[in-house]
Amino acid sequence: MRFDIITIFPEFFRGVFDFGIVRRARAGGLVEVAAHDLRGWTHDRHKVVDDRPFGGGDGMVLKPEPIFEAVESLTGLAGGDAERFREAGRRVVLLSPQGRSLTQALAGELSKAEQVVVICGRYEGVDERVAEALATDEVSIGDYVLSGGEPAAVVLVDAVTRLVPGALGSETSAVNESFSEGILDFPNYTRPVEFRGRRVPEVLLGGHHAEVARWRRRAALGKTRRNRPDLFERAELSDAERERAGGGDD
Ligand code: 6GU
Repeated sequence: MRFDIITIFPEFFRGVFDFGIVRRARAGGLVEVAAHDLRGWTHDRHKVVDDRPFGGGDGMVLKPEPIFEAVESLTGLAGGDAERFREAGRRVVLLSPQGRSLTQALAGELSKAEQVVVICGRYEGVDERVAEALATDEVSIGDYVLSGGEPAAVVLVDAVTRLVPGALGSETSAVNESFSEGILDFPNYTRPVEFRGRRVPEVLLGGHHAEVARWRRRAALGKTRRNRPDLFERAELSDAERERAGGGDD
């Protein structure tokens, strides 16, 4: 799988993909990541990538021409019908606060693509024809405003790369993680058994596997209910589980 990131700040990405699982996946040839300067697809002396919004208003809007040319040169395919990219095993992701949410499910879908082209939005916006006719997906990473799509591109590359088969290594699996089941992960503890007056829950020290599993499930549900009531509401739980996790803090 190959990620091609289109940005006006290619230097932003220097070094960020040189750590951990992404570094190992790149070293192992599972993924390639390249950042490209949008200005390389302009044709004027000043390499202008933005212009004033029709209808008036503050700020500048990224022009469509360099973005269309960038995607066409990086994919070798004509833009204008995003469905063609999907049929060719490519995804073209426009990162913007107006996108649909990046979820574990979407990350899983993207991990199956041959190529993911990532367009980093900037300034006050991107000419809407990019969303209408070029991008296969318009994606946001959460309900807050970033100054640009670059930090979101780092998030997306990380979340997708770890789902590429082989990226996590044999000992780790993505199936037992937070969100794969729609609830949060259970709490973990390591040595020492007592730290600043706080002890590790006794059940975890005993080696009774069934009891440990029961405790973990219950603790995960309790934490989900407290920190993410939205997820708890939607989770498929038995009445007994919902009951046990409900009520006071455990
Ligand atoms: Cl993808 N871009 C920007 N500019 N802000 C965001 C975002 C993306 N996702 C959440 N906020």
